Amino acid sequence: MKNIKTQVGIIGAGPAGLTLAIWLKKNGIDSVILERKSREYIENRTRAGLLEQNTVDIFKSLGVADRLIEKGLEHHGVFLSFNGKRVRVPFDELTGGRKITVYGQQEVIKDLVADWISSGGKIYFEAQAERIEDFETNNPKIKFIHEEEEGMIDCDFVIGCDGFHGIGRKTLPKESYTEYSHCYPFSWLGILAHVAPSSEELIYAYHENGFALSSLRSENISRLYLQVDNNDSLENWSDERIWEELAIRLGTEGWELKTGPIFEKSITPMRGFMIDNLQFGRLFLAGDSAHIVPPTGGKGLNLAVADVKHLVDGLLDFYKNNSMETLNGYTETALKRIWRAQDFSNFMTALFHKQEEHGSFQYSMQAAKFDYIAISKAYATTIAENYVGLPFEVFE
Ligand code: FAS
Ligand code: PHB
Repeated sequence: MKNIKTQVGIIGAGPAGLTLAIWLKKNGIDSVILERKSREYIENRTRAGLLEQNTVDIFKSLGVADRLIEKGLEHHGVFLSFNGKRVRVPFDELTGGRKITVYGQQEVIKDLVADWISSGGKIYFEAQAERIEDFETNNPKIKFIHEEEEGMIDCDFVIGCDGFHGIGRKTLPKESYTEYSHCYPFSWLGILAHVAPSSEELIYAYHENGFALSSLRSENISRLYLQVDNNDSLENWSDERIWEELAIRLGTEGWELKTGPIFEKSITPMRGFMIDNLQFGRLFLAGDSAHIVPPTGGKGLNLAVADVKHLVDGLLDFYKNNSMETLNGYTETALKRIWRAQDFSNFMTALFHKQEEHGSFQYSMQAAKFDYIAISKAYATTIAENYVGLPFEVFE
């Protein structure tokens, strides 16, 4: 039995767990990470691609942004399209210079893992956390299996950064939270292709055939998505059909979609989920373990990092001032941004996805919203400031 003593036991080496461990270490607080997958797996898992201003600022302050600065693509606006009419929402003018950076989540993970390991940080890969015990005491424990051997982490705090399918949320007593869940009647078919992006900036498009998103990973890799039915499957989508449909849905006068070899395809269901309590005793949750947002707002990864910022504030207050006050306010503080992200993600999802037929009341509401964005600086500003991420101070 591996018996490990540390101050903070972290389950999960995603954006939340790794950012937390590095941030704590920069403040002299010891932690250990358990990750059930291999390093190779987590560093190659294709997921998010869009970093808010806050997230980039945090990574820069932690000294883990060298490759992000070198390879990340700063965007100062986004295109919104509705039935072939396209408008641009400029960030500089509407948010005082805040922006987004396009940088794949797997690149973020590579940077964070490299920094953690090179600084002597302890991480156990292919180590499955099985149980969290004594979290109602000041000495919680994590029981885990690593290399077919049982292990235990003996610590002051356990942080469940273990995503939607992890044990963290499942360990919280059911009576300690209310669960909110919303499943959308559609999914996203996502592709990665060896072709230069057809647009300098992202394009979110509503079309009668369904939603489409044009994103990118670099100047020669495009990332694109199509709305498909929940019961659809990749077998129904040849490369030719994907490109044909993307060209129809994203099309606008004087613009042409470039195509190329598709090297990755996946279908992801759209859902919003969250619970309204992120703490029980010395057990805390951060990131997808506590909430899932539809990716239409590009919020998932960024919300995970924002949770970590609030958790670090609390853990520093504990270890520097011997006070649980900030930690005991963590749920209330984090929920303000989580609900904001749920609302914005739902707004973008409802606006750009085909749900009812043209001529329906629902469709007319979508069209009216889009027309209003095109003529109202105030309305466009609400989209811009949510998209680049609201500064932490606005919630204080
Ligand atoms: P993560 O899920 O990233 O990390 C949790 C980690 O915990 C995993 O590595 C897991 O292996 C580990 N773990 C789980 N249980 C464990 C156990 N018992 N023991 C040890 N380790 C355990 N967000 C966007 O903003 N834009 C997108 O386009 C987007 N696309 C997505 C596509 C997919 C298919 C998925 C699943 C998510 C997508 N997301 C997107 C959301 C995603 O980026 C998450 O918000 C982000 O990864 C959240 O980070 P974490 O909270 O760290 O959780
Ligand atoms: C991506 O590039 O993967 C991406 C960008 C913006 C989103 C969702 C996904 O809203």
